Amino acid sequence: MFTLYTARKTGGFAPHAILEEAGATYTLENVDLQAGEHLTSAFRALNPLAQVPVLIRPDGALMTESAAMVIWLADTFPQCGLAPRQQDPARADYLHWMTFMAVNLYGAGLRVYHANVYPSAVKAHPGLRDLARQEIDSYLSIIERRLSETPFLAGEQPSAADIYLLMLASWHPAQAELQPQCPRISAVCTQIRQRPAVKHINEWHKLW
Ligand SMILES: N[C@@H](CCC(=O)N[C@@H](CS)C(=O)NCC(=O)O)C(=O)O
Repeated sequence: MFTLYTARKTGGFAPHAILEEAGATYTLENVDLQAGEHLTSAFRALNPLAQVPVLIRPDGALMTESAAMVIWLADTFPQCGLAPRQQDPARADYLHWMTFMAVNLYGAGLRVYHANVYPSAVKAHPGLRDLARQEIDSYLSIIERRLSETPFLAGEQPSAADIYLLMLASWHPAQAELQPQCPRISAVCTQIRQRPAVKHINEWHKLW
């Protein structure tokens, strides 16, 4: 049994989706970020960074970092067909785009939505949020260019990287602008939203 500490609309969406795609047995622990449950010493014992998601594996071992969870879960449950295998040339692209999104897109999203975590930086640089929004747009345009070469991030087949992209694109501060600016990303997101497992977990997250 897996336990995923998460909160609605957060980075817990993608590992939750892979657990569901895999048909794994799991429970969710809803961490109330508004009430500051992630700041308690009990939660910090799970993740010293006081962030969700946190995944407890069936052997009791603990993982943080959503991208690592997604990669590990998709490899652990190969039957869900969401991770190119090591021998597949698409594997390198898959890892490239997972890391690109985790480092760049997720990071900039945090600077837009969780800027409260850096109060002194926001005070010193009031334009920090706007800069982060520009960063998001430039990262999305790089992903959009990639999707002019192949239908999905890792190549011909959908992968866990497209689920990760759906999560991050759904956080875009101006959803109405996303479709005209990034039609290929929007098309991938539309397809991924229709996957039964993704639809199912979104009843909880209400990401869209
Ligand atoms: N690099 C981490 C980032 C996790 C993260 O920043 N989570 C946010 C929610 S999306 C959070 O828990 N923020 C707590 C806060 O705002 O104080 C990951 O990918 O798991």
